[in-house]
Amino acid sequence: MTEHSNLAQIGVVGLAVMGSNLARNFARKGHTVALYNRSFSKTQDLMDNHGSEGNFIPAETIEDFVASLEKPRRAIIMVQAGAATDAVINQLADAMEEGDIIIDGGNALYTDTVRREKEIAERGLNFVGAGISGGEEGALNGPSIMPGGPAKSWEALGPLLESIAAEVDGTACVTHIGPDGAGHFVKMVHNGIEYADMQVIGEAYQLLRYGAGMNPAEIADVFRTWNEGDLDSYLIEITAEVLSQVDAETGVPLIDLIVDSAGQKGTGRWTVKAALDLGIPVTGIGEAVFARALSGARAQREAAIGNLPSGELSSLDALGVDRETFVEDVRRALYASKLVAYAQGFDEIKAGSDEHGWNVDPRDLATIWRGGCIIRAKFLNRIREAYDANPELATLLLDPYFKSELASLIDSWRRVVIVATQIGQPIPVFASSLSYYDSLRAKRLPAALIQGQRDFFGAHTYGRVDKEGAFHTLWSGDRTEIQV
Ligand code: NBP
Repeated sequence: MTEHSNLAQIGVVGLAVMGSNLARNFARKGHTVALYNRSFSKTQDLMDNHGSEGNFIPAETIEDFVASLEKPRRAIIMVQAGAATDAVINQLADAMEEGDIIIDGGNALYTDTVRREKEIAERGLNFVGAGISGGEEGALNGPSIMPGGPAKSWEALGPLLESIAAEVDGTACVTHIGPDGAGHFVKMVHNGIEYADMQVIGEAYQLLRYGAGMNPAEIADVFRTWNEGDLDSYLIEITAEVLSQVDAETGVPLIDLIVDSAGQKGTGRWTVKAALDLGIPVTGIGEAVFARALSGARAQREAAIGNLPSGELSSLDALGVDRETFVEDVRRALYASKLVAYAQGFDEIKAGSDEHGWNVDPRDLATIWRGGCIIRAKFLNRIREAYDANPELATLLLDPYFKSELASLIDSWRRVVIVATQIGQPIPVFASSLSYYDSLRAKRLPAALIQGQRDFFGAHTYGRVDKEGAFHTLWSGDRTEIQV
């Protein structure tokens, strides 16, 4: 092993786009950064192109890399999630010593993180699964970071991460989320919320484009205006940019040339799977994941386009809906549906935290998501205030501020769902979020009937509103009721 007099405070393993940008961010903040990548060419590229941005110690072997780190050694892994991450963790663990810290900054599944932390702890090392949001731009200029792992690792890691994280109102967008998989769980739900947020923006676009008949440039202007109000956020801002883009080759708005099948890497799906296991209805995120899947079902769509009866469709004109009023109604429907998706995401985080004993504080998330990450938005200040006022809120929707917002959104929201249905435009998240909302506030749900059916065919029993206990009706007998 090579001995270095000038040791690095932090090391980065995996120098593809995320890792190299993160390494540059650390170096620009004055830290000496050790570098290692499986194929040395990426390390060399980083040194050639950005070596002058700070102090780097490039290594060709993992052993040299580890030797170049000051103790306790801190190494962030930014490689492909899954088997590659396990391989690198093992290589590092073999070369490291007790008390050193391995940080996985990739998009790991939180259950993998829980497993890895246990395995690494058994070897006397510390393992921190840290969700990092903000894409490549965030990694370079300030991401939002969600580290889990042991609290004692945070002491050694916190100041370093704070130095590279995004900052909002003087507060770094990073904090210790909780033990073992808490950081990656929270990052997963963050991504799920991102899916829903993108989908509600997409639904608004769909209605303005194919309902109100506006062109992409006009809609871009609408989004720019919206970005000055309650919806002020990174995703609304970039939506206006995307819609303004004109293809240089054809002169056509780029949006019309992009294939309308959305990709996904899995974090949205993981969020829904985890929610199903926890029994938490994340309908907004679920519909957003399904909407992407449906968009990708090319063969089915091609078979169905123009081939399924639409029924009698109307138009805004025929319905007497004024375009300006409709645009404002759509803004409000978007806002209300987004609020539901966030409320559901926070419910899932609470349920995950309770299940695993993580003690995640929702106020921390609302704080660190205000900058650096893809869902950064002014709106998160309101969420922070809601949980500040009442950390035990049954649902975000019941916070007095959001309740008063919903009072001014609800009529528009209902109108949009009705009009969209009449004009035949799909709005899976707008509509399902409204049903979720109406379900929450309904005095009686048809679950009573479902319990009756379950008791009928499977003797599953039911509770009664007027008595304690479990009951069964002798459906195939004399239909008297027995208490069980
Ligand atoms: P990729 O996910 O494309 O991974 C490429 C890196 O993994 C390269 O450095 C590659 O080394 C290394 N690698 C692989 Br592949 N297999 C390896 C193995 N068996 N042993 C050692 N190294 C191996 O990189 P990325 O897009 O920079 O993302 C890094 C992580 O950050 C991922 O977990 C990703 O999910 C997460 N993330 C990405 C974004 C984003 O916007 N891209 C945002 C947030 C989080 P090589 O050069 O030798 O092939």
